[in-house]
Amino acid sequence: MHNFMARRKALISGISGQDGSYLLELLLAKDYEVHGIVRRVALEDPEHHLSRIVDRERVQLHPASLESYASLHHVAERVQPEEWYHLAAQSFVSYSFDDESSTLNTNMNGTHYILSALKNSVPSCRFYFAGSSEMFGNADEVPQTESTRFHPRSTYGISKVAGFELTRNYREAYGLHASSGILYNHESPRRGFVFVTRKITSGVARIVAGLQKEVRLGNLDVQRDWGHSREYVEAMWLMLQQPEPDDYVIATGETHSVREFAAMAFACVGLDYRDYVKSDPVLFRPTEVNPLRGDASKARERLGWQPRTGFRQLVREMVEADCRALGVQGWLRDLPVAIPEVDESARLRGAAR
Ligand code: G4F
Repeated sequence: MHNFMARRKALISGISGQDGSYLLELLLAKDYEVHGIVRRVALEDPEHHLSRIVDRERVQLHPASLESYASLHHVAERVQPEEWYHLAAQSFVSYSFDDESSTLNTNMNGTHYILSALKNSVPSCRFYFAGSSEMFGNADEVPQTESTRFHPRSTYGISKVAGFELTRNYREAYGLHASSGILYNHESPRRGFVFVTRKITSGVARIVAGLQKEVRLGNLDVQRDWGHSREYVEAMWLMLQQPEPDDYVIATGETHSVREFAAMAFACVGLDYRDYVKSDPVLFRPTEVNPLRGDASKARERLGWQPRTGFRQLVREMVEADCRALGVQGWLRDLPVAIPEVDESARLRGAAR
């Protein structure tokens, strides 16, 4: 007996990143035929660029660039996807202060080119845009919802507002099933090393392995709403299964400071963060955002989505993975029962502030 049920076809731009790799696993588990867009250089050096993709033989990769409409249009024509998850971006906020032009070009034009290619060749394809809590920036309310006014504080945030508005406009003007997730920070052992959480957890592992003496960070008092990437990609999928496209805040509703993250990460190996963490003003951003805390009620009510991993488990999972990678898991303690008390005004011992 032949199975004539065609597999659903999804395409992920940004498949080699943290979220792309978890989304790939989710879609494969749901028996999708998955395609991914990567830069040509990634295909030439897969060990380096595609290390997060565990099931490389189960995904079809296509070279294309967010800077080239022609390359994206070509992939859309060829693959004819039913769902397109657009996760690719220059996603490091700090870097957007150093190179505004490339952040704007990649993030705004890339999103525009994909929407335009879909409108021209696969208008029935459902589209997901990776919006960000950075769009709220200097938000005038806490927690933020889908109707909170945007006030981005970086070129990255501005580029995401533009992508969000483009997505909404293609939905309203051309009837595309185009949705945006407004995702708050989401982390995992696959997080890139430049982001503060992974910088801390990899630093903890390297310190216990004797490879590093301290972790030099910027502003320790900024607060973020941190969830787990593996759960946030489930929300992306759910958005595209809805009869109508829409925008959703995806968050835990809980904020913690960078200082608390560091305190918790060092506690996982029985150390006091104040002995190892240095706050260096050189690493402060020219503009910071107000405390970001999302209200994901709409996602809970309409998508049935809610986060499962708490802050302590998230930190512990990341520290554990980094310690295992360096063979120093003997240092790991049981999950600390509480986040270590941090005195926000405490001067760090020996730290240059
Ligand atoms: O880990 P971060 O670099 O993430 P950020 O800027 O919040 O952005 C991440 O989350 C967004 C969702 O809200 C995404 F849209 C975006 O693509 C990215 O995934 O920094 C978090 C906070 C910042 O306030 C930063 O100033 O940590 C502070 N921080 C303090 N010291 C540091 C450091 N950040 C980094 N990267 N490195 C530091 O040494």
